[in-house]
Amino acid sequence: MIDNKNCSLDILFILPPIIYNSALSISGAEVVPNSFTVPTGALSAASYLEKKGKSTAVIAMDSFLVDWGIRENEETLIKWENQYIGNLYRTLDRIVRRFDPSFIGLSLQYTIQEPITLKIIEYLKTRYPEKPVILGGNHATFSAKALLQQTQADAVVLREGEKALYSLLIELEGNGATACSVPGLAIKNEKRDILFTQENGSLTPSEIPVIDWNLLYIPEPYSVPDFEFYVMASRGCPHHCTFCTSPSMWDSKVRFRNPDHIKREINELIQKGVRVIGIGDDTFLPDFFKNGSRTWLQKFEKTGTVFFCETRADVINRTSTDLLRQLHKAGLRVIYLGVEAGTEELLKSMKKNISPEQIHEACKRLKKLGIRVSSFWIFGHPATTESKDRKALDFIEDLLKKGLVDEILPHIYKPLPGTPDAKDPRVQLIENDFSMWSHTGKNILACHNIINTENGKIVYSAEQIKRIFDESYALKEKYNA
Ligand code: B12
Ligand code: SF4
Repeated sequence: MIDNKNCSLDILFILPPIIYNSALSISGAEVVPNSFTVPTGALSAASYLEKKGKSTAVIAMDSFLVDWGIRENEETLIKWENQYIGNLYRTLDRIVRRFDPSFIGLSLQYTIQEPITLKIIEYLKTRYPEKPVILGGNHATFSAKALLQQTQADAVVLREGEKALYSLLIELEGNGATACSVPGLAIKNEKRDILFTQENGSLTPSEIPVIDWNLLYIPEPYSVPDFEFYVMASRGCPHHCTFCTSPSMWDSKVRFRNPDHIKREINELIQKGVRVIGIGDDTFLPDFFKNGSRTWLQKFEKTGTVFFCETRADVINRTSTDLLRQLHKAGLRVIYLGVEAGTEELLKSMKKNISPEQIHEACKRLKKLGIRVSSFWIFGHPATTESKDRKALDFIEDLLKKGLVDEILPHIYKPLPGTPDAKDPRVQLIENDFSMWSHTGKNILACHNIINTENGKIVYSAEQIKRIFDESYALKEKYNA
């Protein structure tokens, strides 16, 4: 979208590679992505800064690395990786010279991105030592101290990024002497000690910026349809699931965005030819419509644009049939339900606090209205056992047989930084390399055993977790779901 912006930018945002990890963990696969992740969070921070007079651009590194190569087998892995990393560095160099930014912002959202991000920081700091590197995003927030200790990155913006980043840039553009007093940061002082500054106040709903999609730089040979766009109707989720980072990231508080802002973002995407849009909320809450206008829904309906969202079974069950019908009519085609487990006891241990009955009920209602149901599942959660995970397999098969779910998306549990579960002593990690921490996909690894904390004995091994996960994939294939 940005075309000839080869000027000197104030800040260039980079989303480090994500697809690289699939290539590392999927042996024998040709690495050809279906679509690229749009760095929505970085775009939001960039849009906020632009409004304040800063010049920015946002790039998703994956979309620059056209020459993926084929990662054929174990023997060719090292050769493939060396070629890939060489290509990555050359590309970074080209990008930084072209945009010549005063600051570089890295969006470290996913834990799996950490190893490659460390390489990127090292490269940038060797080639361009004068350019401050600022990190932000979900994983960076909860791993800030270790990241600053291990790398030459200058600061980590914690949680919501817009305000803190703007204040930091202003300080660093001055003499930087008071950067340590900017709220919402982890930063090194002159003695290279790591300080956490005071907490940052969050943006009010109307301060949350309208995303300017034009700030996303799309390199040739790609174009808008090669990217998957998400619009956020809210920030935060009111629930407290122990495996999820949302409660600590957004404090379990929900801010509904201004409906006019949502409408503008959707409108601009439609004008660019986008016909499928994700509503990216942690949990899409129809409570939104209690006070907010529905005009953004009409945008979908009028243009035949369809959308999908993620939510919970209990939320569906307390939504009126009338509203669900209206959402469907407007273009809601798929709902992704976080089902996670097959027993009420396990769902309670995860603080998901829904029951298999509620899940049944939600699926039934959605299917009756013609809305496709996709479902997320977690195998190997610290509170599970082999027999509880088997019950999830039975539950999956029951739902599939009854035609109540269209798609199943099984995940192997990973202890994400910032979650209560990450401190669970029952998890014994056997793979510390975050590159291998993909959550989903046919050939992914189970990276932990579950142990009995009293005697240290393994009660559910990584091998067993993987076997059950593979069985869930077999069900996926059997039912073409
Ligand atoms: C929509 C979504 C997706 C979408 C698309 C993601 C996208 N476009 O970025 C899809 C469905 C593809 C997806 C997939 C996955 N996702 Co996801 N996803 C989300 C979700 C719900 C919203 C992302 C978003 O747009 N947030 C809104 C913006 C405003 O917030 P933000 O991104 O955090 O950005 C703010 C700050 O972080 C900060 N910031 C961000 N970047 C930068 C950069 C700088 C320099 C600075 C200073 C600040 C800054 O400022 C921003 C504005 O305030 C988040 C949860 C969440 N609420 O964030 C999970 C989340 C990011 N996903 C998560 C995961 C684990 C995954 C998967 C790995 C799961 C899987 N299925 O295997 C996959 C893999 C990702 C991939 N692309 O391959 C985790 C990541 C946790 C972690 N430590 O790894 C999250 C946090 C949810 C969770 N369970 O906790 N996801
Ligand atoms: S898993 Fe879903 S419902 Fe639970 S806290 Fe996270 S976003 Fe909310």
